[in-house]
Amino acid sequence: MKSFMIYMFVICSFLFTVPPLKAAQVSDTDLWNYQNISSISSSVMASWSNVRDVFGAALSTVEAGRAMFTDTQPAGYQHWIQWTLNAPALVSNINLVAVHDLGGIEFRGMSRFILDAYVDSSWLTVVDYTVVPKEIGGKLVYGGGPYYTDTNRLELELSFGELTAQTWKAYFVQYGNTTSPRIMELDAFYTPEAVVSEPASLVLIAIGTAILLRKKR
Ligand SMILES: [Ca+2]
Repeated sequence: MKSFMIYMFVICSFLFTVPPLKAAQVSDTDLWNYQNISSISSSVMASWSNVRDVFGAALSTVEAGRAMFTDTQPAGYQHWIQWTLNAPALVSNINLVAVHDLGGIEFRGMSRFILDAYVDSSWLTVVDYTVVPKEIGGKLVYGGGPYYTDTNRLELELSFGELTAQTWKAYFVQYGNTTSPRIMELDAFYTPEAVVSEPASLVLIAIGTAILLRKKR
């Protein structure tokens, strides 16, 4: 039991000393920036928004650089964007940054983010992320991230291994009943080190090893 406790201490130390899950600042040079996109379509956008602002452009007439969908849909509606790149690209991780109004997540917030890739003539879901709001100051909020720390910001960096695709589709599920999600940026990268040494994976491996050791005793 003593060696097991020492082992758990080492693992707990690791848990609290690893850097936060990878995150990145919004990029204008990533694989999905608008210069690399040949065609793009979406569900109805707000009249003042341009969907290309999700991919590094600044064409929206209100809040340039951010994009919003139509405000005519109820909570749970899946707004979507589909885009085709100039050429297939190898992707290992994506970075999504979104921002809701200061009043809380029900105003321009999302409850879920889904990312599909078109591979071998069918759609493959590579990300299905449910937002878990935090309660801060009496409001439900995204909670902020390492680079975008305001509590109304969502900063979501996810690695999903290596995948080559030319056409992608993202779904943004509306949280509240009155306003659509506001998207700041969706970036994609190929980062080999993220594929092989994701800190969360290492933590899971360490915990798994500990459980095995415990079972052997
Ligand atoms: Ca970008």
